[in-house]
Amino acid sequence: SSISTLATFSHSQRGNFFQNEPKISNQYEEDPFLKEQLEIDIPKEYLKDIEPDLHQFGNKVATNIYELSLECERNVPRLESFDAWGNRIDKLIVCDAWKEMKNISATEGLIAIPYENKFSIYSRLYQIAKLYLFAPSSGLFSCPLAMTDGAARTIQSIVVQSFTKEAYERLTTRDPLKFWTSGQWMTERKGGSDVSAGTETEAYLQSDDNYKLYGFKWFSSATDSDMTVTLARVMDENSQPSKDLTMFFARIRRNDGKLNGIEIQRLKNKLGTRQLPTAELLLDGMDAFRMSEIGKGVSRMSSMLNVTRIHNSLNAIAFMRRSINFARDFATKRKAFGKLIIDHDLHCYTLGNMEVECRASLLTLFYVAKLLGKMECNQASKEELEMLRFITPLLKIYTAKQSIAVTSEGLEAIGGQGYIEDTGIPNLLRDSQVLSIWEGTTNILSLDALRSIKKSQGGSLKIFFKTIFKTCEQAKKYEPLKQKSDLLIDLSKKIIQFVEVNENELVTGAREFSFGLYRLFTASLILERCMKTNLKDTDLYLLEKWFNQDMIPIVTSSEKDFFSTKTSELNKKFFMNGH
Ligand code: UCC
Ligand code: FAD
Repeated sequence: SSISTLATFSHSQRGNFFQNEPKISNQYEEDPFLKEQLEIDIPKEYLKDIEPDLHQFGNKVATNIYELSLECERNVPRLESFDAWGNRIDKLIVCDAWKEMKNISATEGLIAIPYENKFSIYSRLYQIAKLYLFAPSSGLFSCPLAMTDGAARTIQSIVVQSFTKEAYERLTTRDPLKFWTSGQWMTERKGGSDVSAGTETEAYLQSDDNYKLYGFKWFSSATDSDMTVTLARVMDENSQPSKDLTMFFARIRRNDGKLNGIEIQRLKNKLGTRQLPTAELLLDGMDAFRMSEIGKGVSRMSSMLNVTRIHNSLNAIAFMRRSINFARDFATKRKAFGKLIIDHDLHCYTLGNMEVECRASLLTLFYVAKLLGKMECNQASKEELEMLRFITPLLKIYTAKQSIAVTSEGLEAIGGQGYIEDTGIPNLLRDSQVLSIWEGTTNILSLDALRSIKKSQGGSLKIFFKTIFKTCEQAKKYEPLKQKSDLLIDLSKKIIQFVEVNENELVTGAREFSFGLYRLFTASLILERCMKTNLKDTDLYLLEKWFNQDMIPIVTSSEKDFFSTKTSELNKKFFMNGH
């Protein structure tokens, strides 16, 4: 026969080897660590009803919902500003898969669960576990859901008026025909961190609590939402703006379906979160209702932010989990140097390090979720409320940064294919990158942790260490945990001493300080888990690995003078380098 029919490669034969692609299966069943932790945290009488739901949903997020998310990534939103005749139409077009995500969110109760409160203080944890399964398959619909949850929580905490009553019912319903999502517009061109100084939007009183808003919102995620919560300066009779900001509620569209005094300037062209219609908006007489006392907007808005920041963290950890799940499956399919790559100890060690970050942070997320659940059922003590306030920004900043690192490693673990768009892997890294920016950057939330310490006059820090010491005292009784418990007590004392001596320098060191606190607290939760699982070998290994890092470099660094004013001056000279 001719050479062309014998050859392995020819125009009709592209070789015999095709790599089996990495796949995910039921995301609940694929996560024994999650299941075990739910068994620890939720009493059996509740878990028996919760578990079947997580099981069925774990399957959906690996199959049809996952397919929808890929569709959202392929079919990104677009804006038609004008019709053929030059009329301004501001038509925002989102794909059917994105719309379906909204229906799924309603029917699965992704917002409703904690508000229905069927499982007492565990309702919140149940919702967060379910959202954790959903997030990486949601096509970033998890973003509007975060804001929807924050809005529902905020409305719930204020005096109910007729407009907010309807909104609350719609935000928390399971009926897809009634379900609303919410936006959260804070950032303006002058600044998203320093919102108080950066907000130029003006609110003109019409009647009662009805206002018209004029301004420009620089970032609005999920512009297809039904309502929004936003900030503006109330104008007095002399058209002078108030010093402080006020919080407002507004519908996006009026009853006739037209935009409510809003022009969609353009959609942002973004590194990631491409599934999400993030826009710049001109508010040109938007009808809005006052939701806070005049000048108390930032403080009121913070209750919303504290919820959305927890969502940010759950997304971060969920992205890590998904990235690891892909990497694990691939490692059992891909061969190199004569064996499966999972059997190369170095590769398995690399994957193990990713797993450490994901498991450890899940413990802290669940700790926060339990506190939130208690707070919502009025069962949280004063100390627990302080802890919730204090740990939320620490959880947000640490998990966001780790999500970027872990999804990056996860991408590399798939090799060159990890970099290829239609494998569905790159978007995990791209989308993670935003998590440390929105809802407050790393620096801003490190400062927020300091704000919480200051506001409680040091109380939150005292309770924080008291909680750690309590766990360590219990853990010390177990021989395999004794050394780590002693070490944790020792490190905690070091940081307490550091705070006493360096109180004035904490601002420059806020980031390192916050990361250090997070590591210490998470260490105590791993100790707790070890006790609860009767010293399971893999949990002891997690403990060992977690301590195998420089826990509090801000204290242990040889550069003692690192954050002093003198060093700050040198640092500026060093960095600016004559510029
Ligand atoms: O990015 C955004 C949306 C993205 C999409 C949603 C994704 C969700 C996750 C989904 C994942 C897929 S929305 C924009 C987010 N923007 C921010 O987070 C702003 C970041 N900047 C800050 O957080 C700043 O620290 C500010 C704005 C709070 C600082 O403002 P001020 O005016 O300087 O703040 P003050 O004066 O320190 O605080 C004003 C009041 C005080 O209360 P009172 O008046 O009672 O003394 C503070 O104690 O607000 C209170 N406060 C808080 N209370 C401030 N922060 C908090 C807090 N975190 N908790 C409780
Ligand atoms: P700046 O405030 O200018 O900060 C720039 C840098 O300076 C940051 O690194 C910050 O950490 C640092 N910095 C600032 N102040 C200090 C300080 N005192 N000490 C130390 N460091 C400091 N906003 C909304 O309101 N609604 C939305 O729906 C929304 N969606 C978004 C979607 C996307 C995809 C993105 C990327 C952003 C979105 N944002 C949204 C905006 C986001 O919340 C802000 O970008 C963010 O809060 C930072 O504000 P900024 O961009 O003005 O940065």
